[in-house]
Amino acid sequence: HHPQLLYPVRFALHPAVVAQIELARSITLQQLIIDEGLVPSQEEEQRRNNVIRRLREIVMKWIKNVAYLRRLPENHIRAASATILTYGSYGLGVHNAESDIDALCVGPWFASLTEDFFIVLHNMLAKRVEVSDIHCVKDAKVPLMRFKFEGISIDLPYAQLQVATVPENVDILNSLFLNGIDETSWKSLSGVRANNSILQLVPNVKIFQELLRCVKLWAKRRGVYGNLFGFFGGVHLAVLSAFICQRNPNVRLLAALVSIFFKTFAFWPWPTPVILQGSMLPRHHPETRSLMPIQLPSSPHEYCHSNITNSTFTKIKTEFRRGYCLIQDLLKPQFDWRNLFEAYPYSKIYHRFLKITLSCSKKDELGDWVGWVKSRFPGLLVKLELQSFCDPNPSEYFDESIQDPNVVFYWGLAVDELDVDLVEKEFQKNLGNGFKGVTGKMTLSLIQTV
Ligand code: 3AT
Ligand code: MN
Ligand code: MN
Repeated sequence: HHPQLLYPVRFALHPAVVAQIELARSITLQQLIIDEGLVPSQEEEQRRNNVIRRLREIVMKWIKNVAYLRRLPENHIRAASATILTYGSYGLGVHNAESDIDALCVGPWFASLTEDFFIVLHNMLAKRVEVSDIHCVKDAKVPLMRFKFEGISIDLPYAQLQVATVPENVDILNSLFLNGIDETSWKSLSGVRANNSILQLVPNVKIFQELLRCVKLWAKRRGVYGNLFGFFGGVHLAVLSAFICQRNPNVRLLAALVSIFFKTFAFWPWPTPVILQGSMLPRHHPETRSLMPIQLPSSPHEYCHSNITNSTFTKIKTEFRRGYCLIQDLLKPQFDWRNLFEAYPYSKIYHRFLKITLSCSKKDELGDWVGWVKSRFPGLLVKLELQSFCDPNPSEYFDESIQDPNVVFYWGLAVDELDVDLVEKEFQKNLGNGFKGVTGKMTLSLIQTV
């Protein structure tokens, strides 16, 4: 860490002075993160702990029930257990009040995904007063149930282990538990595995969490967060942040780490992959066509799946460089972190937006319809790109002017040039008739702003 190279100043400052300013900047940054409401309060933590405890109780009841339905011998029923492991931002300890809880349900050999999880457990959950908006996402890479538990969004995938008893804090890095598990369960475990490895590989968990919180706020504000839209997902930013922490184990000041983060990635020679040290190394690097390959630390043959396109790649690089330019002024008296986190001014920068409106004749099917269209988004973006540079705004807008509760939800996609009719045809082709059960409507319109 060479401050002179990080913050070019006309007169060389004494390293102690630089460190002092970095310390002051770190304190204001930590305060900004708190002021933004990104650090959950004691009560919110309590609430989440409670939710997880109760989910554990529910899956425990469920597994006894399934064992009974399967007519297992009584001692097997007594020994039967299932548990909940958290991953995602909650598992990494970088969640805020708005984050969902990513909770993996881990069950024993006799509890199947298609029946026991998606039917029996689903019905048990649906009956509870705390649970609302429950739906199954069966055809995703990682199939899961999605619902709200006392208002907190929960993502609940399932992994089936070939054991009879699943300890509450089952160590899923232990091969004892992984014998003979199926492909889908293996994929479902990947989020927990990635989190566990990241937390093991960083030299200091607390500073890593602080850095990641800052990086996520930056990415959200600048419109480069959202895997479905071709930007970073939480796991990508976690690996990038962990990478910076690993390479700078002696840098303990948040401001310095943030600076190094931007400097490193403003000049990163993509497509050179970002790989954490100590991750299991493959003998050959797996082939990837990704423009920004970031390796999943727990699976040497896998990159974090990303949907980055040429357009979003360009945008991300621009934002890294913008961050780097801004932090160069860190030592100057007028430096203000708020510039780094300034919201991306879409309507100032672009004048043509593609508006996507989704509607459904039954209100309770709108969620499924939106989920389905969203899951097709990466494919749709690639098609759009053939026609025009496209900067998808990952925030969702609810159109206040539309009163119909069965309608709407839209994203503004900034586009240069576009033939809407052609795009509409492509979109319809992509959506196809593949979606069972729910038929919604999608309308595209081009908005021109002045
Ligand atoms: P939020 O705070 O919820 O926005 P998150 O990191 O928890 O951030 P998600 O809830 O969307 O993000 O995802 C939860 C986990 O699912 C993170 C990761 O372990 C897994 N996951 C999601 N997207 C990918 C991906 N593209 N590649 C690999 N793993 C992924
Ligand atoms: Mn999450
Ligand atoms: Mn999630």
